[in-house]
Amino acid sequence: MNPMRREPLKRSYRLELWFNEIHREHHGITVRIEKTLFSGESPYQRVDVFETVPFGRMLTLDGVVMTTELDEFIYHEMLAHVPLFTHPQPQDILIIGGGDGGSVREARKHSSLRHIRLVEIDEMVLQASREHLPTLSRDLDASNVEITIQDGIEFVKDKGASYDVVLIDSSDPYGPGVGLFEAPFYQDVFKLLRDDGILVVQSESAMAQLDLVKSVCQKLGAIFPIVRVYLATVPTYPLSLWSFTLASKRWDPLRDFSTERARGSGIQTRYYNSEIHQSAFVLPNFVREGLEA
Ligand code: SPD
Repeated sequence: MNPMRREPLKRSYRLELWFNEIHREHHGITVRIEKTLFSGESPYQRVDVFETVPFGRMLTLDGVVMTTELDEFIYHEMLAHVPLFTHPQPQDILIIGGGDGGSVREARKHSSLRHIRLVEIDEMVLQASREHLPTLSRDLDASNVEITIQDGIEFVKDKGASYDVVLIDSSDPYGPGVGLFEAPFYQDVFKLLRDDGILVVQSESAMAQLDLVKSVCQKLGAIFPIVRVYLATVPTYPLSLWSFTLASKRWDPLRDFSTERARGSGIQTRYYNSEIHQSAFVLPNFVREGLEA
């Protein structure tokens, strides 16, 4: 045998699909995709549902993580239960966005609610979630839930005061979500809230976009007498430290919060509890200073 002749190299190839969301050009989140369960192009955005090992099923819109089975409960419980346990007797709630159903599922745990209206701009998000995210979407077709397919910005225009709580469960302030972070929209929401109504908006990453959190607070502060930011860690969102901004006509989420009511409600949650409710409003110095600056 010619000693100069090399044996052909035996290699085994494994083709892998990886999802990579880049945040602000320099950092991001990466996860290996086991399977693509849904892919579609709606009039508004690209909608995907992926199966992953570490995050479970994951919904992305235009390549941005919206929700994952791993940590969705943190986000949806904090969005829904903080206002619903601040208002003493919420009966009618409006959820704008939230087509995956996670916020509806949490709201339905409150027996005082007689009507839940979900306004989602993109029917494809509902379809993908109904088919592939049953743990989130399971209550979308409940009898006290009414779904309207419409742009939330249009829906809130020229309506009488008819809601106790409004949740803005939106995507980021790009594309179809941009107007949901603007003052004219907040003005319209103020008008459709009753005299003691409460609004909560998901207000993005306190670590990556503190300027944006501040601008949301300022816009709401010019309209509502009570505005407070609270935080939760959502590992699959940019830099994890997620903010919510609560704007209220009368009830203060700390002063008017009843620990006894929350503890005695019998509502089952994995993240939210009465201590978390109160501590979530305690802001780290850099957030406090960034919002005051
Ligand atoms: N960067 C992604 C932020 C998404 C926040 N809203 C998600 C909606 C889930 N119901």
